[in-house]
Amino acid sequence: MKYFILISAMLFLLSCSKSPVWDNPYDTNCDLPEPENVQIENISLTTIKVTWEYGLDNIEGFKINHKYNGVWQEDEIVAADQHTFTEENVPLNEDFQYSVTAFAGNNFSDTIASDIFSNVIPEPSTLSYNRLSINRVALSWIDNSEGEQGFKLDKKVGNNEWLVEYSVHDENIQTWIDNNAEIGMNLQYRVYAYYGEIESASTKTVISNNEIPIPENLSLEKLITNEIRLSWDYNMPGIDGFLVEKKPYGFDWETYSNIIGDGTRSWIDNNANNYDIYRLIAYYQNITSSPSNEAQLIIGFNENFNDDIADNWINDNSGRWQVYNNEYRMNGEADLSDALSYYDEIFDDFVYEADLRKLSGNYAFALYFRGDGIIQNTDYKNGYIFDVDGQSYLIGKNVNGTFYALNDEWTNSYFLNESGEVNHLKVICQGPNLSFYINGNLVDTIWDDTFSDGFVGLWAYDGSNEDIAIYDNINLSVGIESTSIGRKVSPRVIEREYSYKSNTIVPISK
Ligand SMILES: [Ca+2]
Ligand SMILES: [Ca+2]
Ligand SMILES: [Ca+2]
Repeated sequence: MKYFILISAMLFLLSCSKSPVWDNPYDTNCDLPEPENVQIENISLTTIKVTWEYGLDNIEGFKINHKYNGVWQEDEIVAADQHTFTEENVPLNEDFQYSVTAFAGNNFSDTIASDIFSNVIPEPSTLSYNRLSINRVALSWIDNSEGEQGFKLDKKVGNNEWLVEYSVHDENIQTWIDNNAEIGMNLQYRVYAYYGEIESASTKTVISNNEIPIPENLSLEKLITNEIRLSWDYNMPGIDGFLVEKKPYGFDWETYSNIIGDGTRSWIDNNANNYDIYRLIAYYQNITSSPSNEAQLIIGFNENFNDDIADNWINDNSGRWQVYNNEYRMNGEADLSDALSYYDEIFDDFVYEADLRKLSGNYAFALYFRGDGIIQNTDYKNGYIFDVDGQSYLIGKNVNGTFYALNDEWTNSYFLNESGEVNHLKVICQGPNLSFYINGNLVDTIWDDTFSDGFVGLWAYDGSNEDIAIYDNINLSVGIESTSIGRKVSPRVIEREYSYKSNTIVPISK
């Protein structure tokens, strides 16, 4: 019995220590769980939706409150099975906060508030500027708002004030074309959404200069003597056309042609002269672009063989002409014949010069000019030569198989460097006046009108396989230097064979 009482007392104590369970939410002793995850969603500019989560369904409902600009308003009641609350006609540009409280009778949960939400109109984004033609600009933007009344664009021209509401558009519009884009001005646009008097923030373009684009890639191609063709690229529709400006050598720029239509991309000048410089300008009404790159007619060439290529040279195909070590060489093969290489372009008046050096052997070599350039299947090569050997030089011409000396045959000159050293030979041809220079020194000026134009080239006599002639730094220019009147000479025929100082028998024409 004693034990029974003890055990009963212990059971009673145990039952008293257990807390009571209130699972009726209407019981104010029941601790109602609080709503969770209270979120605000902007359905449209003037419609706000509040959502939350809640685990019990046997409550009476929820009390929703909202705070406009710091003041809580009257509660709204939402049924227990609703976990959303939608409010329409909410004002714009206000701060909102919502709170949710679960309730059952007089039992209330804790109140949970959302984050503060500012009901501003979202700004449109990514305003892009795309020039369609000389005076048309396409603008496009991204509409980020639901329920706006529309969009407005402002425009700024140069340093002027913004032109406010330059263009006004309906809801959801995202593109517009300005057909009056001022040419030659800095243009900037900004776009914003609006609802009534309320506007979003704006999104701007960068400042774009609406100048007339410059013609690009002007290039010049020589067609025939005094005729060139200009070509260029241009992508912008809407101009009136192009102007050609030309700067003759020694003169100022002048407008040379203004009758080139906007669809034209090439133009021919049949009155082109050496060193004329051209540039192109696009225009619309009286507004012009900046000038294009310049293109110059340069008659002539320069070859230093440093690319180990004799560009545009044609040789006698004998295998003796080779380019290496940045020089042009005639490697003799004891062929007892002329070796000839010429530049593949006809010139009339010019300055022609080159460095010549004898590497080994015993022979003469020359500048060849106003020649016919024929190399194969002929036994003569019309043209002039300026020939050096050792300490003497020879000026001659080959006319239909007959060779004539124009100076006193081999003439000594102390301007000539030793055999093996470089000698710089230069010829100036101006009409029939032919001037000859050795290492910068005028040695003769001769009047001869046999050949008025032709190829320029290099000549060497191949007498032995020791004969190696080196040519380098060959230049032909036109219109820079002039000659004096040449002396009249009496050309003397030299027979096919004549003597060098070395007494080697050299047939000038094979
Ligand atoms: Ca919209
Ligand atoms: Ca060279
Ligand atoms: Ca070259």
